Amino acid sequence: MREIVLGAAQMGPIQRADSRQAVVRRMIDLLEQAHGRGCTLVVYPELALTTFFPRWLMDWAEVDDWFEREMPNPATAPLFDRARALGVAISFGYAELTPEGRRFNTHILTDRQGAIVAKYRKVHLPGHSEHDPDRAFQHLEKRYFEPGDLGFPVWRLPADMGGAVAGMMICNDRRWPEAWRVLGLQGVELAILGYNTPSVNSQQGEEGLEKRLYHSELSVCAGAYQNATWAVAVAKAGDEDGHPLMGGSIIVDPDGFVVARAETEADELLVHACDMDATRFGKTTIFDFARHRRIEHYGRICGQTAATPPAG
Ligand code: CDT
Repeated sequence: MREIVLGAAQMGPIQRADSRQAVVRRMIDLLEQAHGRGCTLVVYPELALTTFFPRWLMDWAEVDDWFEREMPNPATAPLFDRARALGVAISFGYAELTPEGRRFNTHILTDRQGAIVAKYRKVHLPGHSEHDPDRAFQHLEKRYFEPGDLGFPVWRLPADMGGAVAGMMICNDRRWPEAWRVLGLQGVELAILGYNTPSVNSQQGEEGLEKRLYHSELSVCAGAYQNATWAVAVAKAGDEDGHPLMGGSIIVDPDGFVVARAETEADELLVHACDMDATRFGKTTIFDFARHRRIEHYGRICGQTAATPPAG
């Protein structure tokens, strides 16, 4: 058995006025709960340190206040220190400003000694780049971030994390089977994902929360099953300054079944002991890619973006 005791640390809302230090205190509380329940890895949401700021059109002078220039930094160091002391690996998202002035929506993973061992930058940025008067609220990720430039790598984790093959996605990436399959083709055994998903569709207000939760869960369960991998999808949830974000954090097994699900829209910890060897059956039978994939028919996947229906 190659086990990771996985903690999915859903976070309740972060208000615009909340400091990084206050948020990090909440993250440490969740970490300590997780350690008490035997977790060896704790996953937090996308943009875990701040409110979901892309909902606002801001002056560029103000924008960089939401970004981290280094990681760890003075605000997050207490989280890294506590994780190291407890021997718990952590993974969380933040807005990254590089020394060259580039901005990415980023997620990192540490080992159990608190060293960053993996970094992913969000590829599928949703929303728009200019103010859109037709939306009930804005979603300006395409304005504030560049598409990730690191692809979808995987990492072999240390023996004290089961030697698992881990990969990361961020929020909207979960809706794209291409992202899952690129991880699957590298033998992913644990797909880590954080999200901030508005409870309301800004372009279709009548859509309803139930459908939005269903689409999220459907995407994660399908991705896990079709690539025979464990998956963890962790929300930032609740009302951020009048803007509701949905919860619905889940841990999913390699058969695509939900094994733990959040009940609230608050700080809430889910725990499940995940045996990485449970990925073997799917990977060696129905999703044995070497035997069953037919790449001679998949050219369009990498050859075009827009759908091209026949003339009618
Ligand atoms: N953060 C993020 O990627 N949210 C998107 C909302 C899409 S609506 C513009 C999501 O896929 O959940």
